[in-house]
Amino acid sequence: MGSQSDWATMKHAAIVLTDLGVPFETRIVSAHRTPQRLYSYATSAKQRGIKVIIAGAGGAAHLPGMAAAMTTLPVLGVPVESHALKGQDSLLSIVQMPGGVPVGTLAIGKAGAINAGLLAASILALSDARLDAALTAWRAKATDDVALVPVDEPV
Ligand code: RP5
Repeated sequence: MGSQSDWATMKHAAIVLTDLGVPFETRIVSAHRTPQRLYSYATSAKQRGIKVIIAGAGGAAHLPGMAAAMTTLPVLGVPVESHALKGQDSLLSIVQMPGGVPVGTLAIGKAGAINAGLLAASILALSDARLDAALTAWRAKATDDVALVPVDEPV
């Protein structure tokens, strides 16, 4: 993620990965404030054994695109909701990549982070039967958790 301030959003990807038993690392890597760290991270990720990168950033969100420019690993971009423009800026910064440098862009905010975790797991599950079973069970539980009848919630 691009900043400590992104963690409140990006932790939801981490929670999903933990639930599914997927090993991961969390790092603050800013395209603007720590460009050398970004270069080192993106260019070494594959040889370190990383399989998928989830990159969350807000505002002028160049982190996912710049990471994708320096690796052929799948890069999933999460637009973090910004204060000024509610994440519209983040979304457009991440989604409008030029042809040839793909970033799989998710929804703005928490939903995007959750789905980035699930999508990363889906990619990994293609070659991991245990994870495929865990993912199937996660989705089944999510279905079972949907009540048929709504109730009043505490205000
Ligand atoms: C981006 O700028 C980060 O991804 C973050 O979403 C945004 C604001 O960062 P802070 O000023 O809160 O550190 O680079």
